[in-house]
Amino acid sequence: MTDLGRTRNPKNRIIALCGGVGGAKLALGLSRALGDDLTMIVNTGDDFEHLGLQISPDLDTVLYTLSGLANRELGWGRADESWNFMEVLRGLGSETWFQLGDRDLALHVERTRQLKAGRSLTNVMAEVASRFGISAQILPMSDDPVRTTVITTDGALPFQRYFVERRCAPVVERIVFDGVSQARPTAQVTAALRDPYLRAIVICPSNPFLSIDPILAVPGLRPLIEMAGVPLVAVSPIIGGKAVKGPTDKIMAELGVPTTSRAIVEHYSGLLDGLVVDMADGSDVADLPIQTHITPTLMKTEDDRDRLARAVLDFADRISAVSSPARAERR
Ligand code: FO1
Repeated sequence: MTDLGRTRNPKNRIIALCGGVGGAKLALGLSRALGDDLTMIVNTGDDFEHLGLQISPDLDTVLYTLSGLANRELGWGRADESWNFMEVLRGLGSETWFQLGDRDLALHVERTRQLKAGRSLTNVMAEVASRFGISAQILPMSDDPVRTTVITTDGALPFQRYFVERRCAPVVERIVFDGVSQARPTAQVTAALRDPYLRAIVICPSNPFLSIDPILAVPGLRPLIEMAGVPLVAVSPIIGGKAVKGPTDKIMAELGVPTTSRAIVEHYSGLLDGLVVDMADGSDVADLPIQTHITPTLMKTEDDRDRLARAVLDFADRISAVSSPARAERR
């Protein structure tokens, strides 16, 4: 089968589960390797309404990263940003703990307008992604609202209050996903996971507790993953016993989970066929019950992202070639 002159491997569709910054870096590598054969299922537990606007931070991080518009210094928002809106807001004595750049603001205003007009988040993001020239599919995990709440020693905090306003300082006791029991996977997510041309499912090196757990908690979504019958490979977000960026290791320590790649496997219990682990953690995974691939996982440059994406895809194909007890048990 050919598409725009490109010869296609018939079983070439990849699904990647992803949260914010760390996950989006691998998503860029995957999108450059796969083009429209990539479907991203993205966490929306970080979403919230702020100043009357619908904010979807992880979807936007993936959108900006895949379109080359991401602000690399901040790790969120757009490059070449200006901050006039925030400056005026400050002068008005309004809330300024959550920064919205002028260019980024346009997306929030337009998304909010379209959602209020009755369009689904899936449809709004599909149109924005196509206008940004992205060929991969970027799918919210659900169109129903799911809101991550962090239960801390200072009380229950909505995710962005915990993450941005309190800079992850409060000690985490538990994490809950409000609304998740009523949420459903979308028709697009369901179709992607049932696609007969699916080659593998990848869990990006996002925070397992804050970014991937909300996706897996959507009722019906985990069974769809389990029944897909393709290799499920995660990239460990741990390098040398630490998270590269963000609060993953702090949260793991507070939840009493060791910051090891082994603990990541145990966290995704029974789901994974393979784990990609950094060289610094090779000894940590010696006798794991799943296959491991040890390679540098730090993604500083575009080349790092491309190389890791290729390594993940090759690893998944090697797993596919042999029967996996985890995969057989899942089906
Ligand atoms: N993160 C911050 O640390 N400070 C901010 O002011 C901030 C604003 C912001 C605006 C839009 C957006 O899409 C993301 C934004 N983020 C900000 C990042 C975001 O809140 C988190 O990185 C994610 O939710 C965690 O994945």
